[in-house]
Amino acid sequence: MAAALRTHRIACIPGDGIGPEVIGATLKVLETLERSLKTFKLDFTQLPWGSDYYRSQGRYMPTDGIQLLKQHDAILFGAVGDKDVPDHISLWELLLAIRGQMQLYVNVRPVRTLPGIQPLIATPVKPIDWVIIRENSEGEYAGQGGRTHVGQPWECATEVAIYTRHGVGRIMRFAFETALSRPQKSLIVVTKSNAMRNGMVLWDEIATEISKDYPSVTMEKMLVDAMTVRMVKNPHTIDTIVGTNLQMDILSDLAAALAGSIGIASSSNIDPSRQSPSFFEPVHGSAFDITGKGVANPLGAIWSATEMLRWLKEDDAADRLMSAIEKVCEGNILTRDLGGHAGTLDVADAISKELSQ
Ligand code: GGG
Repeated sequence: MAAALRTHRIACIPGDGIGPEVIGATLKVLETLERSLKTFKLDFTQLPWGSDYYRSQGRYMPTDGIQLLKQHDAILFGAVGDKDVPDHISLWELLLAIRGQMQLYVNVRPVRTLPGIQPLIATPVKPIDWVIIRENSEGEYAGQGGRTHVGQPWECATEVAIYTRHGVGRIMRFAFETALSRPQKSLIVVTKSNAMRNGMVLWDEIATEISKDYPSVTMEKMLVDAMTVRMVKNPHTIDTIVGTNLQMDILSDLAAALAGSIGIASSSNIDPSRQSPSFFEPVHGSAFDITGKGVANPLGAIWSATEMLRWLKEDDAADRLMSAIEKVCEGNILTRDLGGHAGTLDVADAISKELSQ
């Protein structure tokens, strides 16, 4: 008798802009992977949430959206953002609502030089292989602040960053655990604690406290401005990086560009306790300039799907998918952001072909 397939329930939110294109490509390769391995099944719920939904319903997801998501094992997400809706509305109603309400407090952003992709750094001593750990629930994205005297010359706006001992402690511990699991066992704690003398100093203090539990991890502290220079000039000295919500959002875009293109960058929003489903999305946004042209790079979304498979403990599937991505890159089947001429579906088809062999 054939063994029962392991089934995972996946909520799929293609979203806006190029989101549906890159998620469409990802679903294609995942279907091929399922068919060729025959060990697991992904049971997708398609959720049409995003800016079109907002235009018709007045909100980005239904009122019971979070409850619905919680009935799944993972979430696969494309992009959010639309020309007609202010970005702070789309972001807060969908992406940040999901991250915040489900306490997906870890955002893991791996950055690697893939074979066949030319990194932006001219002569790297060794291939880039970093993990950026972004605090995903507080900091500069706390949503605290307000505006007074709107429209007056003396108008005033505040954006208050919140750093809690609990929030910083849990992300720091996750970062040390990640560093410990990697060959180099080194962690760079990034802050701006010379200028920001409260929250950032708390980050430094908590890093020092927690480092005592991880004697085999080499910990360094760096200011975020100096870190940008180090990423460009001495990329081989970097392994695992941890920092605040906004600072790591910025550094991870830089990192993706240095490794070749933001189009390849993947991201996992994780609840390490697994009480909520974790959610996986490419780092890039909606990219209106190329929407509907069939040229978007699907690798960020497909790489995110490999991270999702790993999170679902489908390691064999994740390894095969990553190796197929690498072979296709090595074979120069690249979208134009990487200097190639392939379209979104050409890349997906090439990966599917690799997976079928
Ligand atoms: N693929 C996710 C997406 O659409 N991101 C848009 C964005 O602006 N994200 C901001 C953030 O992650 O902080």
